[in-house]
Amino acid sequence: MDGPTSYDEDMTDCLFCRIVEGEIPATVVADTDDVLAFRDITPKAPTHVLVIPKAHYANAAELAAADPALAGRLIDVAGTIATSEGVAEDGYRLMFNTGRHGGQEVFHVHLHLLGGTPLGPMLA
Ligand code: DGP
Repeated sequence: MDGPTSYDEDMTDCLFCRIVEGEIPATVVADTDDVLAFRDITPKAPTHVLVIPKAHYANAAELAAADPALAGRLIDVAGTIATSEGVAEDGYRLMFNTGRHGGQEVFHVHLHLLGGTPLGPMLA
């Protein structure tokens, strides 16, 4: 699998690349060399944060194939945020929607962190 597509190449229409570039505002909760986390604009739970690699990968499979360590860092950052948001003790959900049938709407991989309320069984 190839590395990330450069922003300048053809990602000018990617919403989350534009958030990374600071062109679109977001409420940032974590910012590292290669990972950004910000609050979802339409939260589905009291805590709903999106954790993304700054580099553009379309989905979780592409990211994991190209840079598994970076995929791991997304999960690590999500765990740190869960603690700082106070949802770690009661538990939370991490989720990658992938492709149209998976409900993916933004094709820049993002890890949903949901918590702060009982979420129930995934497919209930
Ligand atoms: P998904 O369906 O997995 O592709 O989730 C995309 C999420 O992105 C969805 O929960 C809403 C969120 N979202 C869409 N546009 C924006 C935006 O401009 N800012 C922020 N913070 N979140 C956004």
